[in-house]
Amino acid sequence: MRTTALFGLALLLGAGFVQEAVAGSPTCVSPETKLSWPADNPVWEMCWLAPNQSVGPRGSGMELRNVYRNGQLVMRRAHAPMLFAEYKDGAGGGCYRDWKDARTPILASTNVQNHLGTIPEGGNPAMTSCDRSVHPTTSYGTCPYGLPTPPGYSCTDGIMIEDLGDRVRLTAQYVADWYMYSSRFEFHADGRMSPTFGFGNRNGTYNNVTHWHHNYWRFEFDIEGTGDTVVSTSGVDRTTEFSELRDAAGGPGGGPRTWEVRNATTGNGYRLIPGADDYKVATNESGRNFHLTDVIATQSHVSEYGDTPNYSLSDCTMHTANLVNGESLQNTVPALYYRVAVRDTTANSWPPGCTANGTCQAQDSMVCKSVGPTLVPFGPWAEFIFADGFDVLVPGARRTWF
Ligand SMILES: [Cu+2]
Repeated sequence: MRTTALFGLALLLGAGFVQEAVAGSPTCVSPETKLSWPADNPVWEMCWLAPNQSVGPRGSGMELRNVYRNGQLVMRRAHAPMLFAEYKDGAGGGCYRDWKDARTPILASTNVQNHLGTIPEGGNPAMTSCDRSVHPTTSYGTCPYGLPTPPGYSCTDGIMIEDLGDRVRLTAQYVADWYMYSSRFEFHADGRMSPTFGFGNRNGTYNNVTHWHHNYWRFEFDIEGTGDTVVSTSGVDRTTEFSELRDAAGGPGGGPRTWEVRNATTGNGYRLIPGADDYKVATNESGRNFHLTDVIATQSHVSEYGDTPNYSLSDCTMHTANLVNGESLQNTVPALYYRVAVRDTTANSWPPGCTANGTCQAQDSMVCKSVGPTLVPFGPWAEFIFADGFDVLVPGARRTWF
């Protein structure tokens, strides 16, 4: 890619003529809503849908479609169609496949409720249950989580869209009975994308049983919109659908991996880099064999938004084989699934066989944990950006060709 970038740069400089990049922009159809950030000369544009408008069996949480950066398509879709909770030794509630289509209010400035806005001077960012939950045994309930509501703020449903200067942040919150899940996506001016998932509480049910939550994002990549995206693992190209672990050793302590998607012709792409906290909980830490993989790359299909077209609360296993079945990944529109999980540990229960006031971990079952990867651009579109003529190169600036 580097060779291609330099070659392209040399060509452009050598030729010394004006080349206008073809800038695209998403067309959003109701109930999709268009976001352009910044409002003038946008770096990022996309269509967003709230959890109750998302696709898939019992929804897919916050859903973003036709995500463009600097006029170039990056993703056709980003959402979170598979969500699970499981309990130690099958105790308590046993296990569940949670729903993702029941939005629940967020405490936020009215300036950012379901449209792009800025937080008032001295104001507070949009707050979810996860932002509030820092006590190991206390639950704060639904919005406003036991807090006073400041003037200009309210508890409201939908997507909060905050202009944070160097990035724009979208926040959704949805409820599945005892739990309130936060889905966030930050789009940075420098091209990075940071999705985070927060596993919060609505009440304290089964707070006294150690349990795990699992969220799977699904990123449908069509880099530059040409339908010939290539997938690689740590730089090695893949030819057929696969599933694998975040590290070679199958658990914390192994060598970190990355996953890349790129346009087969131009070399422009994105690299998924796991967050440090993504490594904290082993893939199958519960030992119940419901979740055995971290990353799945598949050929995307219309209306295939997960491992099963049906929804059942008691379908506790993620069925990898339904997605990974030998199809080609060569120059397609791939869907990359990425799993993150957290453990909510109750008193004197973890690790197995631990002793109270000795080797057991402290209870943290109601402390909300928030995890997620970073997606970083690479290739020519990340290396040299002409911001103000040939002699000023500003990495990460808006792509403007002269
Ligand atoms: Cu929990």
